[in-house]
Amino acid sequence: MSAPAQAVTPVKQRTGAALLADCLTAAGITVVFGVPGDTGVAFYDALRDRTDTLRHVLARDERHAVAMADGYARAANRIGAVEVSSGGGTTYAVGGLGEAYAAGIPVLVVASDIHRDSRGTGALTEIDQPALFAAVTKRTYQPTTAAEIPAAVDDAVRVATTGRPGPVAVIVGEDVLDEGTGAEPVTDPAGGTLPATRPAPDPNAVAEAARLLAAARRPALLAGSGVHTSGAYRQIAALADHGIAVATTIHGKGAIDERSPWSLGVAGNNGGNALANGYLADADVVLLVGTRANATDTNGYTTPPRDATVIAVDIEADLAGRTYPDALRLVGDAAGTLGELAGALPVPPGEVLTARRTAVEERRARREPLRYNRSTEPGRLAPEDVLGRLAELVPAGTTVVADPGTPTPNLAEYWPVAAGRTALAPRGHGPMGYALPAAIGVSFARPGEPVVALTADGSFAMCCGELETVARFGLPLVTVQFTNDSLGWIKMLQHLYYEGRYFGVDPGPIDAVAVARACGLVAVRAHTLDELDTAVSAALAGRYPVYVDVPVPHLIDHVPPVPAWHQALDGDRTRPVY
Ligand SMILES: Cc1ncc(C[n+]2csc(CCOP(=O)(O)OP(=O)(O)O)c2C)c(N)n1
Ligand SMILES: [Mg+2]
Repeated sequence: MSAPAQAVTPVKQRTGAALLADCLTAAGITVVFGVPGDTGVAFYDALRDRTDTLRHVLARDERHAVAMADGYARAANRIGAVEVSSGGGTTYAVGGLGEAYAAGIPVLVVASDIHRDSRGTGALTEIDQPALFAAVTKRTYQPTTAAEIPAAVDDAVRVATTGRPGPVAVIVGEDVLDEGTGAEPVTDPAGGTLPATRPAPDPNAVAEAARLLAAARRPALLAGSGVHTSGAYRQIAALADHGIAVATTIHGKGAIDERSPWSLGVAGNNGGNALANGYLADADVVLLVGTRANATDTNGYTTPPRDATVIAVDIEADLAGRTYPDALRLVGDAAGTLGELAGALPVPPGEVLTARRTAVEERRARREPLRYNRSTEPGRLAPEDVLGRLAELVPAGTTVVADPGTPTPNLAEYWPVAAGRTALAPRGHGPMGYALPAAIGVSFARPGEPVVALTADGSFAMCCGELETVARFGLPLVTVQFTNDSLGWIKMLQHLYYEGRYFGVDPGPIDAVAVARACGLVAVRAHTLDELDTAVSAALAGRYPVYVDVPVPHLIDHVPPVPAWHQALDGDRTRPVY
């Protein structure tokens, strides 16, 4: 006689792929950028059923899918998500992740991988993904069963958003995506927001920093992107009210309202201005906040000089003061640390404040227009004039994303911003072709708002496939391309430091207007500011994307605000070390 059949309560099963998608939702992720591949088909099947909660944005290249997630993260101040598949997808994604890693941007990469039975067989798309991602992520995860997916995603999101943010990768094999499981996601809707934690600094270090600042004659502050991550705008403004003039790096642009009398603008050697650089060079006590303070940010450690008294605030102990070894280190969240510092610092007497303020104003008044700007060729517009006109056209507070080359120093110098993260430039690695896809990401973070992308002819060639993405989603992007018919930045270096021995910097032309039109966009070439105005105004009014190609003078003829280049033209031909 056989035993009576027992009633079995069926366990609710879902596939690893469905669980993975639900884990993203449980982590508060609502958009995932990506490109499909063979190993990720199960994940796409799960996404297809979840479009109400998890929006998929199909990119045309994994590098750009990552740049979209990166731009989204910078604009939303929360983790951006991207999915790619094994082989070409993962290797292309690395190109986007380098920037996010170097710039400290939280990006969650979901990478599908080959079936475990195929490992080591030379299977199509096989690559050692943890090794591949090692240099461009804070950590990688490889759940070996579907039940391990929730903990992996939960931990990955926490690691990406804790301390200095950065990318993380969750690698899931096809077999794990297909496996049934009763495991549940870990729900943490606030999990992906920045900063995940706000560590407090050592009170003794705060007291010592307050003592140094109180004794300073000419104190200054250099703010980096950590201020944006922390949202420390109020605390920066409070320190400025104590008579501390505030400069920013390009990543930190918007740490202070640039119309403030205490704002010095952007410092450094890529769009850095003479006021900010000069003030930092002469300051006796300098507070570095959430910045790498690398050689580009500090003009080779001269702004501030290494012998100034430096106080370095960073959320990571090993980053605080890394490039200023004698710095007093304050390890903690920027908002909390600066708040405590402002509380511990007496406001200087009125006459001291006035004198310091006057000193900033006088230096500002003495600011001269850049030399070596002799744009005369008709039909070519000066980039600063283009930005000036654009600022009149787009609503105040519009986010602008700049590519390397002509766009970056011009954005730094000629696009004044209020407090907030509205001027984005990829200064981690400075990858060409970043601006357009990142602006797409910004557009998903700030839906309905116009977004400006500033690109250049070389960058255009690296990202133009994404023009179709812009058209497909009808995003209100104003893209302006500065065309000088060369890889101008590098040509300029050859001009200044290699006696004009140009090599490999003059590719043939591409008609960007024709390409943009072929991708479904309204596109024009503007030889005058009025032509630019007409095209942009119509697009803004009609809320449709527009592509404007603007011929500009060569960097050699119209030298952008790059301090070392002006020094070189003044006779100092030593190439700075970065
Ligand atoms: C992916 C990538 N490759 C190479 C470089 C090095 N690089 C920096 S600027 C530049 C030239 C960019 O040309 P273009 O986009 O036309 O801008 P321009 O300098 O002419 O304004 C190059 C090649 C880079 N930043 N990114
Ligand atoms: Mg160019």
